[in-house]
Amino acid sequence: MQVHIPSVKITFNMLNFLYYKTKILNKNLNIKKHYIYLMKNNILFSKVSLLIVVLIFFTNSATTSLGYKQFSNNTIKETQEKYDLLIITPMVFSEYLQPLVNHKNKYDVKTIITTVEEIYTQIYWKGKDDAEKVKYFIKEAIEQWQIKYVLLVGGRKDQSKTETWWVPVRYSYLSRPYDTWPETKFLTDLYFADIYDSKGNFSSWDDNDNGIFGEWPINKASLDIPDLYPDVCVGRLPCSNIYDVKIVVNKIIQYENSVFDDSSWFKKMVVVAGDTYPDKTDYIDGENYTQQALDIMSDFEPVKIWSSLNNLKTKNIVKAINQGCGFIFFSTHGGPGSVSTHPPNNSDEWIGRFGLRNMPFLINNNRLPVCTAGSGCFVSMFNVSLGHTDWVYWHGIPYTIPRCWSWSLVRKPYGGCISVISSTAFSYESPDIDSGVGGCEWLDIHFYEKYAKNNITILGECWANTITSFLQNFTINWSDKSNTGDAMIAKNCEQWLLIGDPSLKIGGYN
Ligand SMILES: [Ca+2]
Ligand SMILES: [Ca+2]
Ligand SMILES: [Ca+2]
Repeated sequence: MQVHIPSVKITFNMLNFLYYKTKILNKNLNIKKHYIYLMKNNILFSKVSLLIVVLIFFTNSATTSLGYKQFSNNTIKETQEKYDLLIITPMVFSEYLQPLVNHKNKYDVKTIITTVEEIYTQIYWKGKDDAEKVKYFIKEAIEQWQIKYVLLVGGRKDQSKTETWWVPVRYSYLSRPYDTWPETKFLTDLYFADIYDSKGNFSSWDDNDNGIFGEWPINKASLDIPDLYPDVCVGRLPCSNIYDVKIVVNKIIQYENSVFDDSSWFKKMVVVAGDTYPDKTDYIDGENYTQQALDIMSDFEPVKIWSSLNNLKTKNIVKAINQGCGFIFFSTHGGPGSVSTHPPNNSDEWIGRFGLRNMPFLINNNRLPVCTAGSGCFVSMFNVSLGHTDWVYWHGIPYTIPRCWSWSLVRKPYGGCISVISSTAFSYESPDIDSGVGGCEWLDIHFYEKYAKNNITILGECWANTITSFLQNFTINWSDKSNTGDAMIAKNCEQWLLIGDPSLKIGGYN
C-alpha cells in the first residue's frame, strides 16, 4: 500500500495561516493598548513573527522531501521475535528514527518501529478512534512481543488552532475547576500505559461506552473508572517535523553513549523553588519538597536556587543548567510557556521566571539533566501552538507560543534537558486537596526515591513505578463529587506525563 503526501496543499494552507495570523495580530494591536505596550516592551512580537516563518519552513521541510514510501509490514503475529522498546510514529518520521533503533539494539534494548499508518490500516479495525486503535496495538505488542517500553514520536502536525496529530492523543474528561477556572479535559499519556484493569481485561477508560474517556463530571461521581496502574512504560516526544526528530534522536544517542555516572557535573542535583502558597501554608512549600528530594539523593551535590537564599533569579537557573547537572527539580507555579513562584510570605510578587525566552541561552550541550516539574501547571501542555493559546499568559495577557515549556527544553538543540516529567493541566499539591494528601509533589519527590533508593536507572521505569506507588498510597474514592476531593488525586497521576524516551538509561551506558 502506498500513501501520497500532498505537500503543495500543505504549503498553501500554511501561507493561508500566516495571512490569518498576521491579521489577528494587527487586529489585537489596534484593540488592546496593553497588548501594544507589551509588544513594544518585550521581544514577543518579533519572536512570534520569526517563529511563524521558521516553523512554516520546518513544517514544510518535513513534508516536501517525502513523496512516496512503502509500509514496512510490521504485522504483529508474523514474527516470533521479542522486543523491549516499541516506537510508534508516523511513516514520515520513521526513517529518521532508524539511527535510534540501531543505537538501542547496540545496547541490547531490542527495538522495533511500527507506524500509525500500519496500525490504522493493516492491523486492527477495532477501537473507537485512532487513540484506542493505538492502545489495542500496544496490548498486542505486550502479549506477542513482550515489550516493556513504548515511545510515541509525534505531536501536533502544525501551528494552527485546530488540532491534528502525528500520533493520536487521549483527553481525559475528568472535569474539575481550579478555583473559578474550569478545565473540562486535559491530555493524558497514562491512558496508553494502563492497558489492563485489575482483572486483566482491557482498561478502556470508558466504562459507559460513550466515547468520552476518563469521564468524571462536575458535582458528580465518576462515570468511568480507569485502573490507572501502568502496565508498560510510556513516554512521548511530541515532534512536529523531521527537524524535531533529528534533534531528539541525536540527543538521546549522545547521552546514552556517554558515561556520566562518575562525572562531577552529573552528580549534581539542582533544585528551583520558592513559596508556592504564601497564604495557604505556613511553610515554604517548594523548598520543603525539594529538600525532601535532596535528602533522598544523598549521593548528589545539592545546588539550591531558593527564594529564602535570595538567589532565585532567572540568570542563576540558566547558569546552573549550563554548568551541568544530572537532575533538576522545579517546585514552582507554571504555565505552558514558563515557570515562576513567590518569595516567602509574599503572594503579590513573582520571582524566578524561567521560560521559552530564556532557553536559547542554554548551551549545556551533552550535559543534559533529567527534569521533574510536576507542580508547574500546564508546563507539559503539548497541545499548544501559535494558534492555540489556552492558559498561555504573561501578566494576565494571552500570547502565543509554538510549543510548551517541557517539550521546548527536551527539543532544545545544544542543551536543555534529556527529559521532563510534568503536568499537562492544572496540577494540585497536597494543600489543594481536601484530604491533604495525594499531591503532585509526592510524585516528583518519589521519582527520586525510585532512582536513588530502589536503584532503578531506566527513566520510564522510574516514572511507572512512581505512579504505581502513588496509587498504592492514596486510595481514590470514585464517588467523590466535590471540586477539591479525590478527583484531584486521579487527575494528578493521569496528567503526570513523561516527555522523553522511556527506555533511557539514566547516566548513560558504561
Ligand atoms: Ca465514558
Ligand atoms: Ca493497569
Ligand atoms: Ca507556603
